[in-house]
Amino acid sequence: MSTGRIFGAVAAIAGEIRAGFTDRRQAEGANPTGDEQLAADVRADRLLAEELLAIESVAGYASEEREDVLDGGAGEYHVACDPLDGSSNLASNNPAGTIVGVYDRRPPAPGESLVAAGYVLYGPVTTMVVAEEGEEVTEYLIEDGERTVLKEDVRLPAEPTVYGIGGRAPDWPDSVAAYVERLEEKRLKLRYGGAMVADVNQVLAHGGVFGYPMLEGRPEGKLRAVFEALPMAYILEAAGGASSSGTESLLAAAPERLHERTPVFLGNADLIEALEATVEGR
Ligand code: P6P
Repeated sequence: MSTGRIFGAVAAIAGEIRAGFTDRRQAEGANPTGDEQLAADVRADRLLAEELLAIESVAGYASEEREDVLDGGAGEYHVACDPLDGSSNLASNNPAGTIVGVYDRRPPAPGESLVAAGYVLYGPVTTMVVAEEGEEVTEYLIEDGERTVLKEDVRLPAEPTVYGIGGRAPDWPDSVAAYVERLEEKRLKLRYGGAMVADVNQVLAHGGVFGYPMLEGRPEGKLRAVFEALPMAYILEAAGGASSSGTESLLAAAPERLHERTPVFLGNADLIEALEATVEGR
């Protein structure tokens, strides 16, 4: 059974998730990692859980919005979602997304156990980018629950032009501050919008680097390994790019806790190599 059925199901409900934004931008509480949880987060999570657990090959559904994994059938795929990444952007009518990781074992699971990953971007139009084991990366337009191929064999442009590094500059360690200076010297343009999916999609389209780094007093950074960092690293590496926790590929990571956080850097391989050299003081 291929993982295509999983991404077809996500495409089928993407419009319904997006339709729920209009009157669900109010806070409803907090998620397991303490982030503010909007009504739109809760609805997206519920729609994804229902749709994905109905697939025979899906053994379980894990989500940034839920404490524990929801068990499904006796399938081979374990799905982990950030149902509405960047939901805090809804208040200012800025883009958000859905991240989907497909692991071959129950999460928390190592990056090497990913067999597919994809994201939906709720931008001016709704698009989906999918990387499946052994396949090229494909970008789709989503309309009325159907996918239309926009671009096959999506690959990072060779010449990087944009960068976005999250967190507050005064909280960056000196190595990250020095790295940002080098990016500016390379005349990369700052593109940071506060939603990982949208910011990484800019890197995939224009070449460059996205990061949410280790911070003073918060060495693990902000982004969740299982739901955000590892699936997005899988996609960027499949598109000819690279990823790093600051010291090694994020696909070499082996999270021990479901909601564990990790520093994240994703983008052109030469920029990721420069990041690791700067962090290691080389
Ligand atoms: P900050 C959204 O809340 C998110 O999890 C990612 O999508 C995004 O990259 C990051 O946090 C933004 O964090 O601190 O810039 O608001």
